[in-house]
Amino acid sequence: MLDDISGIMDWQGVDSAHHLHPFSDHKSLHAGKVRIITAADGVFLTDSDGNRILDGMSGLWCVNVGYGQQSLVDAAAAQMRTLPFYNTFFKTSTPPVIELSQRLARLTPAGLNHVFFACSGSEAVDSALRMVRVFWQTKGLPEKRIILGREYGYHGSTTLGASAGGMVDMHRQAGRMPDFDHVMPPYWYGYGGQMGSEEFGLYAAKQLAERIAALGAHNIAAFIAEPIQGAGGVIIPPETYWPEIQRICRAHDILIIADEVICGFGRTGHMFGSDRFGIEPDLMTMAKGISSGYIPLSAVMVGDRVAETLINDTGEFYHGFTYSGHPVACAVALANLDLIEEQGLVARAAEMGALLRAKLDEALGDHPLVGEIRNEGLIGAIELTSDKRNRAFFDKRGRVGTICRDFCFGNNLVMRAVRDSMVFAPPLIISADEIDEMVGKVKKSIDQTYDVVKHEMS
Ligand code: PXG
Repeated sequence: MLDDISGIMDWQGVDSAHHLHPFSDHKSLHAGKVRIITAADGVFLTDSDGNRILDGMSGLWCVNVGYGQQSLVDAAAAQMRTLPFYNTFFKTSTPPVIELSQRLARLTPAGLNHVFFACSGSEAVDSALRMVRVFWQTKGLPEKRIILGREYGYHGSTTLGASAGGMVDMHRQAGRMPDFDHVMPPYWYGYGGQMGSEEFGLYAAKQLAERIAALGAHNIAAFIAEPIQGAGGVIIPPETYWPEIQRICRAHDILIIADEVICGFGRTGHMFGSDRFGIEPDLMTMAKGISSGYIPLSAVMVGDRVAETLINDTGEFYHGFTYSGHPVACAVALANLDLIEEQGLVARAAEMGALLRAKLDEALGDHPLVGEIRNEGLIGAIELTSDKRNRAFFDKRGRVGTICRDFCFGNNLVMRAVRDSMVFAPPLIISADEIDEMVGKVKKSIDQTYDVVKHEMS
């Protein structure tokens, strides 16, 4: 197991022998070598070969404050010394969870004043979905059960979350629970055809109205959606979309769950994606940036209407996790929020997002392989196209994206490929120089990809 000469473990060999990775084809994973990340600082990762890698994905869309923030480490250590754990089940609470609850109620849009804690985005989504069903049951409308989501939506990997999400591969493999349904995403680049984006935004919203009419509003509990779809390929809705979606949901008394797991805590240049799009959600799920990934934590913000019913009329809500409101996680989240505020990282995300966009436009706007560059703050995507004029996709979606993703890796840049979209979400602390470095690496990787695929392009 241990390498005799260096005394260093054969990380790759042992990983492949014992570790089952999330969302991975293990046979192909084992055919290559996993990259072992050993340390990180700022926006850079270090791997076991000593490479310095620019992390264009903030870990997994989560390390908003960047790596190596001592104040988060200190907050965890101090809380671990004082009180490493106590539960919040049996008429008990702890100072960090109380403080964080108040802080989140103040930070989130008006009307969201109660918070339920969990450890992952999936658990937050699961909790929100159970809450909305219990809400309607309590109201005497138990038939209002259906959850509407969207194609390419991602709401986690528990059975309820995967059912709410619109990832067909997940449904195919593990099934989809009853009482879930999906509508089209506001993906203008892919589905807009000859429509302008504003017109398409209304068209996509209309698909929701039509689905509601088909299923019956009296059967529908909630519509769950990310303000900007992240894992589905950074789908940024046209300006017309969210106001119309809200109008439709309100008209049919369907609750809105804004899944802010990726958009929350500054990513879009606003504190929440809901702030950016004027969404007034009934519930809001959050994770990732709440603790910048330094420790697992998630939360559901519950709006007054739902909270009042749950508190006053439901009786016991039979739901909760051992680590709901974990004191160490809450202490880290408080330090994380301090840092976001002190360093003005929300405004910085807007500013650096604009800079990154300008540099990408300059470097890649005319590139034959680039169909669209889109972003909102520090979340964005570059669509790779086989025919720039017609926004055409390559055959066998995902193949060219994977080629480009591998070139990025080779150039010491982490970017994700979603189908043939290269998505990015660097830490909010990224500097102008680091943006230059990132754009240089993206350009190089896209040029290398172009060399491989140009013979297939029209
Ligand atoms: N909602 C949204 C909007 C998410 O993006 C979850 C819920 C689930 O969170 P947890 O913490 O349970 O993973 C997510 C997670 C990717 C990728 O490759 C995205 C996520 C997770 C893993 C991979 O884009 N998002």
